[in-house]
Amino acid sequence: MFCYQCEQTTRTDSGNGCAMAKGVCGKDQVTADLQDLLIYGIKGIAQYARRARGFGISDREADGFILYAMFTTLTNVNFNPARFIAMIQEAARLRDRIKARYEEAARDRGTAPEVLNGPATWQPVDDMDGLLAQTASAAVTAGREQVGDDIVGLRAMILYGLKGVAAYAHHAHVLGYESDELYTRFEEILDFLAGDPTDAEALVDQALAVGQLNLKALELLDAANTDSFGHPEPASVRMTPVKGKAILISGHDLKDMAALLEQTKGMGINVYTHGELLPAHGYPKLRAYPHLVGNYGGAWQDQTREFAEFPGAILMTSNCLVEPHPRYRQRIFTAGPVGWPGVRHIANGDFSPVIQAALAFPGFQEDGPEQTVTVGFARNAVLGVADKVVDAVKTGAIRHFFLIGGCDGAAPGRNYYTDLADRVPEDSVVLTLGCGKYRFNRHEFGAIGGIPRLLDIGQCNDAYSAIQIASALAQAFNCGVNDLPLSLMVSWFEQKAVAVLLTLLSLGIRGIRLGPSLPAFLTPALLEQLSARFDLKPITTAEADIEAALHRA
Ligand code: SF4
Ligand code: SF3
Repeated sequence: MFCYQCEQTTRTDSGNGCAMAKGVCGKDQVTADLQDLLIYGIKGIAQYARRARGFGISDREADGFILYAMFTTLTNVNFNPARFIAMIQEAARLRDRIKARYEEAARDRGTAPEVLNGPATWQPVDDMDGLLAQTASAAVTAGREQVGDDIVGLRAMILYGLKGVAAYAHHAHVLGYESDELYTRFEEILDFLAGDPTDAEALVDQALAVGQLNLKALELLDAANTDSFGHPEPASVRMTPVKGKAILISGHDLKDMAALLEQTKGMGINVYTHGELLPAHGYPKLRAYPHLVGNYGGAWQDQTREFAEFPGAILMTSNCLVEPHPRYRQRIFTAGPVGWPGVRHIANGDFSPVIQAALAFPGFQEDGPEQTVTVGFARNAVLGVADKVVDAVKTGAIRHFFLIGGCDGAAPGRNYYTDLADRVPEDSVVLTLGCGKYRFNRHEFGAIGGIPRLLDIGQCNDAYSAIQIASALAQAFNCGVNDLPLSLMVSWFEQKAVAVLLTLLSLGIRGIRLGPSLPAFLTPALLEQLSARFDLKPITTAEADIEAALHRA
């Protein structure tokens, strides 16, 4: 096992990466190796899919499978080896199908099909021991002795960025939104990786291409969400319990959320959001369900304690899942890409087992005290008051915008983001997205001329909204995004944040502060390169970074 895809990876003097029997996230060696093999198998699909497209052949089942399967390998998504074994076999089946169609089309046109190597020829064996014996060439560090850490790090950055793109595109896909252009580019980049590239410049170009691709995925997802559920509107969300039976739904998936609300209609069960589903309350079509009563709990890393105290059923629709404690293992369920061995999985969208579990547990015995937060400041809501915002900047009422966006995690250095939000001067606005905000979103921020000082744009999935808001402001001020009084403080944890970071870089955005620690796959040489080109900087202290942001040249 070797994995360094997330921020909490093991860091030692002799090298960074989770390499022992278990990663910090709880992923064991077998699962980690199977995930590497699955990625290897997916590259094999892409090698043929890309060539088949040259003959006008595409395979939507394979395209969708690639997104879903890559999503399962994100941090804190799926820990179930049995699911990975099944997906590895499925990857080989899909690859062989596309291969046959490609070779037939080539022969029909009188050309010799290309003879491919690497993942294209890999034959996964049936048994676990045999499979695990095949992991060497699939490891993320394969070839390190020959090509060195910089090249391996660049390949990893591309792969991890693609995993993030896959997650966003999968959420769009389940709502019926797909794009051939996206699939084509996605598979081209995977095919590029399958060739074990060694040219550093080409690798950097492809990493930025992943950023551009991610922008497409985010745009597609924005359309899927807003077409399906309406544009988010500012909404006050109850943060405390309501008496009665209860289901907690966590993750990012709005389709599962809508289905659960529909299936629990009129049953006397209250539904609560958790984690990245908090922004769901802003969507008019989800908010319309009266039994969507509020949000429960805070940051994902607090779930062991908070889930144990939740007196109902729990449904995980995507990251972040941590090992379910026996106190709630009987009443937690997974859906979509998520999995944990022994935890019941809902594969068909029928949440009856979740509902039965909720009815079997006591629910909340009394109402909690009133406490609310406001969500729903996605692009439509913010741009609806753009004139007011622009005026406030022109008159000096708003001095600066701090976008504190990205993930949360258990690292102690993450207090920086709370500190930052609390220390932002009174005449400046904090924009949030992603789950990092749970550390401070219950604090009191007040308003500037009727504009709340804390504007929550939504999930990390809503990064498109943030980009649209920044572009619209730049347009209003007739300048570039880099010239706006806006500082981006990105807290990264998992691979979706890698994808978003690559998107921001590909848009030419400079001066991003990244923390709490820098990615382990970025070597000192790569960091130097990114700093020189994009002025990418590590965080320092909240005080110093605010000062630097306010007084930048
Ligand atoms: Fe380690 Fe993160 Fe990989 Fe888990 S996902 S094994 S914590 S690097
Ligand atoms: Fe969070 Fe896990 Fe990334 Fe969607 S839920 S931002 S870490």
